[in-house]
Amino acid sequence: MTAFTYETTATIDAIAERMRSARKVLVTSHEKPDGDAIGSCAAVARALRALDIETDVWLQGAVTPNLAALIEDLAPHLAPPKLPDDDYDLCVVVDTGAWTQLGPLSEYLATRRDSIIGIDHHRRGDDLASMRFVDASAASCTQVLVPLIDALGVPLTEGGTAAGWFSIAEAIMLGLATDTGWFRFESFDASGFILGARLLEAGADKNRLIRMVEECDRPQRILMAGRALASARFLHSDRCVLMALGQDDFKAVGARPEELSGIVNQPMSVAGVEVSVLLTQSEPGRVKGSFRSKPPMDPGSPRFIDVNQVAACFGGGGHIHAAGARFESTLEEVIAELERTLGSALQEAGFTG
Ligand SMILES: [Mn+2]
Repeated sequence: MTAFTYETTATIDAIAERMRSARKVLVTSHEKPDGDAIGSCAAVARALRALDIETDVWLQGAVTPNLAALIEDLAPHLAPPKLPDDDYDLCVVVDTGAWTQLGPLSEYLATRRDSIIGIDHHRRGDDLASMRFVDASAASCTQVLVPLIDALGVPLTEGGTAAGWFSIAEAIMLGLATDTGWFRFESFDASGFILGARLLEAGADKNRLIRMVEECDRPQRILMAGRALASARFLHSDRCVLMALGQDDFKAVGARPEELSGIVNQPMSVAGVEVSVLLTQSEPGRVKGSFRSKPPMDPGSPRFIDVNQVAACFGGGGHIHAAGARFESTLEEVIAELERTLGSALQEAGFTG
């Protein structure tokens, strides 16, 4: 038996053709959808609806209110409490290909492999779709969707509300922006800049997007950021930062776990820091870890930490410079274990002394 490899199995044209012939389509993404998941769902749904193909968006897990507001007009279904009925003849799964990320919908999707299209930019995933297009070099899943939407013949200016807001171009930009730290990460290369220019020319309102996505936190978020930063421990010659938020912090501030995204990036502003980790424990016995690392100073140098590999040590994963994992132990145990794992990862990458 050969090991499964998570890679493309169908061309963009074949996927576009399959989509065109669909009667009623379900579009979904990973649990607790982020900007790329929401942007990808919105882009696919708007493109298919533009072709008069009945399309529903299904989201699962907590959706932050700012992202939910962007796609209010698409009237997404939430699973749970609802679960889809049987009348979808095509399911499109975007920005993930992993069963573990598909939450309550995994049971529904598990019996429908032949009618699932997967579109993704992650390195790892499962064999859940019969037609799959994976481009791990793409900065966002929305970037992977652009040639598909072009193949469908739908203009990027399509969609949006009566106010002319949140078109396909803006949905694509949402994913591209949020998955690249607003056009900063290594993954945002020349093709990203070219796409960004195309999106602006298609009328994407970047300033409005920033205000809607980045500037609408609740005060609780910045209070949690303060606690996270106060907890920061600099390890391994200050190359590694470990931050932890416990149940006490959640209780004291009244913050929700889903409003902490991005806090893990803040220690990256410190010179010499190669990897940053934020551990959060919002319920007993369950710790969530977010990992970030910097690309090497010199292109091609092996001196960087692959946090996808670090997270994989604990059954998690993601990207080279951004990943996550879950731990079923106490915060203290996770901290001790990570300290060792990160120490050996730094050593293996050639950071010594
Ligand atoms: Mn993504």
